This record gives sequence, structure tokens and C-alpha cells, in this order.
Amino acid sequence: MAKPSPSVIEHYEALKQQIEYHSKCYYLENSQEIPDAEFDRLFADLLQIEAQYPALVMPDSPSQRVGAEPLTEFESVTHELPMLSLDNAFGSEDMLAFDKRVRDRLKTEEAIEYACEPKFDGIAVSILYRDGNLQRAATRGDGSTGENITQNVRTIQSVPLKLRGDKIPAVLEVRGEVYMPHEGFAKLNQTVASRGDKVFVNPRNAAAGSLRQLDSRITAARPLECCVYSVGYVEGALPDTHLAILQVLSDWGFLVSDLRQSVMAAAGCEEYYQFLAAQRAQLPYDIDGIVFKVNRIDLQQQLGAVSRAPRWAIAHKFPAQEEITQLREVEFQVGRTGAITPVARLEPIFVGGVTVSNASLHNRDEIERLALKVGDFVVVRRAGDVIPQIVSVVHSRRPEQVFDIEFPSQCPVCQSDLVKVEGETIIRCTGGLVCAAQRKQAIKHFASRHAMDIEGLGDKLVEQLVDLDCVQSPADLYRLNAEQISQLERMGKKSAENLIAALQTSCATRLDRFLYALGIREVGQATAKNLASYFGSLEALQAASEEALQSVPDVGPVVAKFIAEFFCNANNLAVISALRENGVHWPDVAPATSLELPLEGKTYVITGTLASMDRNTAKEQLQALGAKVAGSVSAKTSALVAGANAGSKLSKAEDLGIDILDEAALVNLLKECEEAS
Ligand code: 5U1
Repeated sequence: MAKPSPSVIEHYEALKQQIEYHSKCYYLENSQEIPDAEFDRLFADLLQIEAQYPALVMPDSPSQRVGAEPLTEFESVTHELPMLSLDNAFGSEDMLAFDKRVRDRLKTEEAIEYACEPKFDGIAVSILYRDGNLQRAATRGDGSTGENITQNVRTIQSVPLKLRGDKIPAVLEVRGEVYMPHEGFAKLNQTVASRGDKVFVNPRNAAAGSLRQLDSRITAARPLECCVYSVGYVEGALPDTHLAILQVLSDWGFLVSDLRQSVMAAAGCEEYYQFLAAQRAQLPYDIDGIVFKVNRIDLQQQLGAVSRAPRWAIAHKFPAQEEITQLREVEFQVGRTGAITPVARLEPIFVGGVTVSNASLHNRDEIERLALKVGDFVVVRRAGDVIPQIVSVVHSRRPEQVFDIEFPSQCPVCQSDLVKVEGETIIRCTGGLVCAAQRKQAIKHFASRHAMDIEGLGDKLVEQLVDLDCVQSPADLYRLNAEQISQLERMGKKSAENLIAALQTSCATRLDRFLYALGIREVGQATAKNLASYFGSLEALQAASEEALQSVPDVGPVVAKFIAEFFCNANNLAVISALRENGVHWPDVAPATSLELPLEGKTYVITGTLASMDRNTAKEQLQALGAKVAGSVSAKTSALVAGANAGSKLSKAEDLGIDILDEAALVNLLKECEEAS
């Protein structure tokens, strides 16, 4: 066996130290500094060196011990059976190798049946029941010893305090994951931010922080869930497959994943992986992979475990949604309404399946919250199709030379003054259409499909028209001629003529489209429609007081103020006049004296995964039609919208005899209401 060189030993010792440090942060201090993917890489490097030089492995290696020692605030609990962790697979090849290892050890050529479940991104817990009564709950800690968090776990609604049903073992220790669903996480962060406190970086941190409260009344107010996935110590009989065990756990009152499934062989695992990977972004909670377990318990026992993890299970991790990269510089962009947004320019990094080189920093408060400096190493997160975010700074990696981020005092595009409106976090440019950046965005919005729908007027063309000073406001679009347009890049005579024709066509519009096209703050399509129906004409709308505006469904004091301010601005009035002079017109309609929205008085609850839209879009569309959208099912619920894999809300709605709409029925309802209004 080769002897490790001094440089290998040095690298190995450094890896050990880093892993120790980050395990302590993760398991004991709930202050994860690096993404899981980075930690997994460090661990994989360590295992690789140990495989090559077994003589290096000492009892203090992180591979011989999982996690770190418990803190002292909570009482220590020794687990009756160690809480193992899972080996990771990072691709189909690793999965094929796992399946082969399983069959080789079992000396069989036959296809193995695997149980598959999502791997929740939360905090592992052990919960002990005696004679069906919850007796003790503990964190995983280092796998052998955890912390007693019984009072906190008792506050989680999905953890039964008493088990119900048949054949409950005299002693039963279940294991599962405590996590915070997205909806609850967003609400919690809103509350925390409104108190001026530091928001939680992600749902996992929020769950960890909530579980580790010494005052369980705080935990009780946190939206935690607990999904169980296995049994530890047991005195009594259990079924002989993993999935049958999960079924009895469900029967006894535990929350178990309704995405669990049986598959055959590595091919079945791959299919399930693809199925869940496609749903991941729409799930109402974070998962970071899939756990595959040999389903038969007798085979699990034959396979046994190595020091750290069982041989009968593996976690196939999803591509990392978080990675580390360096912040090169910060630029300031100006939006349609003048909002100044700092944008991070990053060293390109592959994360969440794409290469990311920019991330929004939102506003000055966000930069302060992150304590970010140019040159810092940062954790970048890209989940689903969500815009990449900087989650945190890796302070332990801060280079010697970093630079403060200077927020501009003047608009970086037009040099107009910037203002911060009281009560808002956003800083705005006061330039309006004088600012080329705002002009570009305003014209793009004006021309867009749901606004004036000017075919052929794409973003690149708008940018050229503004940069060459051909248009000062949307009204100037209607003064363009074919010759001017044909001079622009990638525009021939024919396409110029087509654009002129499209501009002509767009002149005949509807009042609601015109209102939406004006880009009044907070006036989206639905509000524009309601304003147009209520007032019937632009003149009536312009003459309306803030109070009168609030008679329109969907318009509260804030939106009413934005509308009134818009029509008080002389520049805006001049643009409207110029548009009308240049031929933009619409038919006035009879004003609706009272505007009853089709779903007024109805309350909907949305659950499960929708394929044609995300849940937020469904919520907004229902709300625009006058409905309320609630978070939980009650006797007051008019109907439950149930997408794929709907869980407990569906059962509750069925129990209460509440109408259930599947996705097709929802789409139909939205269409019918749209046509009727
Ligand atoms: N779904 C699931 N997550 N998870 C995590 N199953 C599962 N099993 C685990 C862990 C640590 O460990 C088994 C060895 C019981």
C-alpha cells in the first residue's frame, strides 16, 4: 500500500478541519455557511483519500463519526439505536453502482424492489412513543447523542401526541424530518421583517431555529411540519416491508409523504427521480433529493450498515440549488417605475442546472442585511425558474481586499435625483420619461401583448429607438415613418412597413388595454379591466377622486393614490393627449354603477401541484375575480382546488363535503368568469 506524501497528509488534515468546522455550524449552531453541495464535495474528497490511504483513518475522522457534539442548553438524549445518515448518489451512474452493490451483496440477479420518497430539506428528529403516548423527542445530534426537544416537538400539529389504531407497538421510536413549508416560511419572514428583525435565509434555517427554542411557546407559533420516514427502536411487531411500515405509521396518525412509491430496479429509480425532479419547483416545501430504500426489511437486515450509513439506502441528490462564487462588482439598474435595483455581477457558476453570472440584490437594505462587499465569496441560490439570489456571505472566506458597495446618490442613467419614499425600501429615480432607462421599460410595456399589442416591436428595437432619440414617449411611436425604421439595425424595408402597419392596427384598442399600457403603478391587467368597466370612459376615470377610485373592487387606498397621482402629472396628460391626437382610440362603455365581480363572496383553498400555472398565479387570478383565497380548509371554504398529489387538505375537504375542483375545472371556471366579465 502506497504511503501518503506530506502534501497529501497536509491536504487531508485541512479537509478534516474544514469538515469539522462546517459540521459544527450545521448540526449544532444552525448557521450553515456553505451550501450542501460544497460540504458533500469536501466529504467526498476526504473519503477518496481515505480509500486510497486507509492507514490515515483515525477514530476522530469525520467519516467515523457523523455530526458534532451536542450543545449544553438542552438535556442530552442517547439514541437507543444510532441515527444513521445516508450515502449520496449524484447521478444515474452512482445509482446503477448502488443497485449493483445491493444485488452483489444479496447474491442475486433479480430486480430489487425499492421504496422511494422525497428527501425533505429539514431537521432530522427521533420521536419516542410508549403505549402510544408521545414520550420524548430528540434531535439527531451526532447520531448517538442528541438534544431533548420534547416540548418543542409536541407543538407541531402533524406530530400525534397519542397514536390511534390497531397493533401499536409497546415502544415505538419513529424518525422523520421537521421542515417549514414555503407558505409559512414567507409569512414568518414577513412578520420578522416587519418587526425589524433579521429574516431567515431559507426554510431549513427557519425550521432549525424554531426547533431549538428553549421557550416552546415560540416554537408553537412557527409553521412547522414533521414527515416521518422510518422506525428506529421498537418493541412489538411491524410489517415486513418499508412501504407497509409507512402505511401503518400513516394509519396511526403520522404524516408520511404521499409521494412515496414502489419501483423496480435502477431503471425504476431513474424514472421516479425524473418524475419528482420535474415537480420539485412546484412542491410546497423544499426537498433536496430522493431517498431509495430496499423495500423488504429482511433484505435490509441482510445488507446491514457500514459505520456511517446503511447499505440498503441511498439519497440521490438533485443538482445543487446553492453554490459558492465570488462577487465581481455591483451595478445599478433602473426599472420601469424608476426603482433602482442593485445587480450583482458574479464569477460565472453552474447552479440549479444553468450558468449564473448575475443576481438581483433587491435594494440597499438587502446589501446591508448581507453585510456584502465587492470581492466577497457568496452563496448563490437558484431554485426552479426563480431569479438567482445571493443567500449569504461566506465570512470565513473573505479575501484581504474587499470594497464597500457605494449606493449612487444620482440616477446612474439620467443623473436625476433619487428619492426614498417613506415606508418603502425602494429608492427611485425622479426622471420619469426623461430617464432613458425608464423610457425603454415604459415603451416595452406599452407595446407588450396584453397592452397595445404592437407586433414586431421587440425589446432590441425599442432600445435602438430610445438610444437614437427617435422616441421620447410612447406617443412618438405613432410618429415614426417606414424610412426612419428601415435605417435601424436588422430592419429592412418590408419589416419597417410591417411595423408601421402594426402600429396602425394597435391604434384601435380597448380602454382597459390602454390603461394597462400606461404603466400606472400597481395597475395590472385585472385592475385595469375593473377600472374600465366601472368608469366606462377615460374622462370619468381622470375626474374620479381617490375616494371614488376605491369603490372599484381591487382598488385600495395605495393603488387609488397611484392612479390619482398619475393623472395629476402634466407630462402624463401630455403623453395621453399626444397618443389620442396620433389616432389611438377606444370605444367608451356604459359605466357599471356597481361592479359585482363573478367570484365575490367565495373562498377558495388551493392545494397540490398545478401543471398549467403555479399556485400563486391561480391565487391572483381567483382574487382578481373577487374571490378570497385562504390557506386552510374550513366549513367556510366554497371549494378546494386540488392539483396533483393533494394531501391532507383534500381529505379534510372531502370529510366536510366541500366542492373539489381539479385543475381542468379551475381553468374552466377562470375562463367562464373571464368571458362573463
Ligand atoms: N425520506 C427520507 N429521508 N431520510 C433521511 N428517508 C430517510 N431515511 C434516512 C434519512 C437520514 O435514513 C435512513 C437510514 C432511515
